[in-house]
Amino acid sequence: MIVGTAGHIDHGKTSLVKALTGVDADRLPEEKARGITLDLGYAYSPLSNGDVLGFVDVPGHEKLVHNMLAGATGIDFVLLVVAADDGPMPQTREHLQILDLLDLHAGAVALTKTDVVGAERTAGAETELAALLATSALAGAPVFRVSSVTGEGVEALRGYIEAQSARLSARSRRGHFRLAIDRCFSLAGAGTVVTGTVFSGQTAVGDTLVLSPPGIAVRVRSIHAQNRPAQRGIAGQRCALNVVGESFDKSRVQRGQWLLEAPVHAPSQRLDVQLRVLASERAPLAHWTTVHVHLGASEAMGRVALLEGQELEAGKVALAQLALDRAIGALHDDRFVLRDQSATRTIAGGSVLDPFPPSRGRRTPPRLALLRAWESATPAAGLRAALENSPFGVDASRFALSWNLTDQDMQALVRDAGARLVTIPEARLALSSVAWSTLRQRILASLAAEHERAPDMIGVGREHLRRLATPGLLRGAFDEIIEELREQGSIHQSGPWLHAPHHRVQLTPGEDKQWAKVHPLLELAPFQPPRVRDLARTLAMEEDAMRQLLKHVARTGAVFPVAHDHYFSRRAVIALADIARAVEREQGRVSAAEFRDRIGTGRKLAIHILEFFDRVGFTRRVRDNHALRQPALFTQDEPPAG
Ligand SMILES: Nc1nc2c(ncn2[C@@H]2O[C@H](COP(=O)(O)OP(=O)(O)OP(=O)(O)O)[C@@H](O)[C@H]2O)c(=O)[nH]1
Ligand SMILES: [Mg+2]
Repeated sequence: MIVGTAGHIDHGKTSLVKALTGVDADRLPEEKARGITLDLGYAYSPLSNGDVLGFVDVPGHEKLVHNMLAGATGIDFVLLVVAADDGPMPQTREHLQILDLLDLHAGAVALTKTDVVGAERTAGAETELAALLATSALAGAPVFRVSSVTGEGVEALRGYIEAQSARLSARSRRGHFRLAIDRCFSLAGAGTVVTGTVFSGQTAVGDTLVLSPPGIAVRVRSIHAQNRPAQRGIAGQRCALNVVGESFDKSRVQRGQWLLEAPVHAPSQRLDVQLRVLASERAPLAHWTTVHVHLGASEAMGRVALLEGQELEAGKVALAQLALDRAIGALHDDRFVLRDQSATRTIAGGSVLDPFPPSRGRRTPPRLALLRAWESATPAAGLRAALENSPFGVDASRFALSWNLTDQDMQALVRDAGARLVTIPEARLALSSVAWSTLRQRILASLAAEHERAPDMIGVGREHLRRLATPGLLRGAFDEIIEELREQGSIHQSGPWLHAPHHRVQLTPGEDKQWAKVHPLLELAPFQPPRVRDLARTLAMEEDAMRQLLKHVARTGAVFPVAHDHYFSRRAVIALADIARAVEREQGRVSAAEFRDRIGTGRKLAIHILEFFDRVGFTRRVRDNHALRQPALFTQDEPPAG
């Protein structure tokens, strides 16, 4: 367990930690000279059961609240220190407010310096204190009268803390390793040592971690956990990690950064949050107020964008977005505290709901509903809410990152939610079964509507259908649904066209007769068939009539317009596609020169054919070559159309 002190300057925090542990946490020469704490101090105290209590001693000075915040963020148990001669003072109140905003409610109160005041004053201070505590984060916490000078009451307090340490359940080790860095120093013979509190997960000697930001890889050479050499550091411990890395040195480390497992390295500049303004604020918090943001051990400047309304009254809670002036590491459920622009006052705080908000639509009703659902959700409930809210699927990789879930946890969550996980190049998408069948229906309905609108067209191009039916769906997921519909026979494909199984384009009897004459001419030299003008001349037809005829035949899928006024038979196109497939298989790509050699035509025509293949999505241009994009197009076993 980690105990953190809190309280007004000079009330005896450091003295009490020393009385409890024997360690003077004021380690800086300036602290010793001035008799005040300037930065965080640390002390450890072994327990009889083998565990070690960690103490983080914070400064009480009003100008050093930022340091107090960096220390308070990682603690489990608060030791609020109030001097009996003074009673509660401004930073007693401010620290209590901060503890409340950080959701820290376990603790004890020490009324110090009882040796220098009479019983009456002590009782008076106690009464004042009781009134303050009643509505604070430490409501119900016991108060111990102590003196760090005489030692009076210290043993009772120590006994209570030890008992609580045994009672408080250990923090879950779920998720990836995250350590909030609060200190870094060089150790002769060892190198760089980084210390902080482990927020989640665990690490072991030999692991590779990331300093985040800026994203520098380091290796863990050795570990001290709760001040003792260890093989592992786990959630809830204070750890000192001796780390090395190729592009790493001590100058890169600052308080506020994180040491993380690589999957959770994703600094963000905008955070969607649940925000509560302190009841003690005199005025409402206005939209776009400039604030200091404290999260983990970090501090950044930022602005508060209110997502609901133009201002937030004192004591009220609402959804907001923090727009930071630099990216920091933050994940769902991280607590934060806001102080005013000049850093003289704590004004608000809350918890992160989504560290990766969408760039558009941040105030839409569905978005706000989702954020509200995430305010008190378990990962399972959070995913369910996201699935219900996302007709085009949830980015599963991002959800796992945001909620600090391992790959395994995420897959189990998707499974338990009865959703489908679609892995495509752009992302991993989780789609609820409702979303999946809705998307299928929308695709089929759009296709039917298109057939109705244009009965003389053989079908709809794939990308066109995606835009018509499911414009927000990633292409890879759309392809997967189309594949399923094709396998089930609900959709057929002819060349690049998708169509309903029974949809046919009919030629008129007159066209049929003319086509019967044209077709053999196209097959004479299938890779270089005659153009519209030559066909017209050969059959003594008007050029325009021939053009019209072939346009109609193309809609049945029996010919394809490879170039302007140049139609190839379906058989020829399939044979050409086979050649392209063979070339790619052998050479990994299709070059115009190789393709021309194989089909035995001129270079210009070969290029026309490859450009046609690009256009319909069979291939894709990759610099000077072509690569297969939908290799299943133009295959023999396609259902013939027309
Ligand atoms: N008589 C008496 N003096 C105390 C007691 N506790 C602390 N003091 C004295 O009060 C002064 C301040 O004590 P610290 O422990 O440094 O106070 P602090 O709360 O750590 O102060 P900051 O860290 O600067 O906020 C020192 O001179 C201590 O010797 C106590 O129980 N009795
Ligand atoms: Mg001190």
